[in-house]
Amino acid sequence: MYDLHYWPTPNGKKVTILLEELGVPYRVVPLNIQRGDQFKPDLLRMNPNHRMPILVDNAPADGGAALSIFESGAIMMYVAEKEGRFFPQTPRLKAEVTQWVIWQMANQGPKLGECGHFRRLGEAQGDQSYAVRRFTDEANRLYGVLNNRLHKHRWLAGDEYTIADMICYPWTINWKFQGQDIEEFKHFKRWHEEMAARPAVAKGMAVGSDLSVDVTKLPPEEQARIRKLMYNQRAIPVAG
Ligand SMILES: N[C@@H](CCC(=O)N[C@@H](CS)C(=O)NCC(=O)O)C(=O)O
Repeated sequence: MYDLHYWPTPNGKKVTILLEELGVPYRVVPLNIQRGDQFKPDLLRMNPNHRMPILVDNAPADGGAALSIFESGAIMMYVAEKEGRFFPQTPRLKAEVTQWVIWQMANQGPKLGECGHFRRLGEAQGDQSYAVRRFTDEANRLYGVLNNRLHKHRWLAGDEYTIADMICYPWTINWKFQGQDIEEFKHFKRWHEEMAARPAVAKGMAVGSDLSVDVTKLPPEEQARIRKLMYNQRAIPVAG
């Protein structure tokens, strides 16, 4: 049984898609990032980067103590390799999948994250036009990378549906808010539709929808508290 410390955001949904595709039992443990759960000592011990998702495997293959793992890409590779599906282990195919998983973690996730951040921030926080242009252009470049890859290949790693597809999908459902026009990327659009039609993808994307809160509907003081918690983080000194 896996425990998934989770909040319904794109990085969390990558993992729920995989767990749903595998059909393995798992327990969702809500980790409310707007309340600051990520800074609780128990969770910091599991993820020193104070972020979610975190996965705990209560029955690791070596029969030892429960194993906890952070970073969604590492989680996906660990689970898929352990379960023996969606992450082929022959060297060529493994390299194909790994490069797209790392591409997502190093490029698509961070840049689309900043794109959403600056587009959401609004003029009340000062002139954001440079940052909005910079990250909207980056988003456009990254959708182009996916589109070009999917021009020649049905799936990101080639002929086979893998964790590379699952990890990239959740960040793309907000293409409109990211300032993009899906019609510009017809191969990406074909893939996106195919992904959306998979029952396990729909199920994984819906996990925790009862947890999410529309921050814009909260009282202004509550919105300011969440903004400070999420947007003004600095180093946490260790004791001693
Ligand atoms: N590279 C990390 C990113 C994780 C991440 O940024 N998670 C966000 C939610 S999508 C989070 O926990 N944010 C809490 C915070 O910003 O304090 C991963 O893929 O696991």
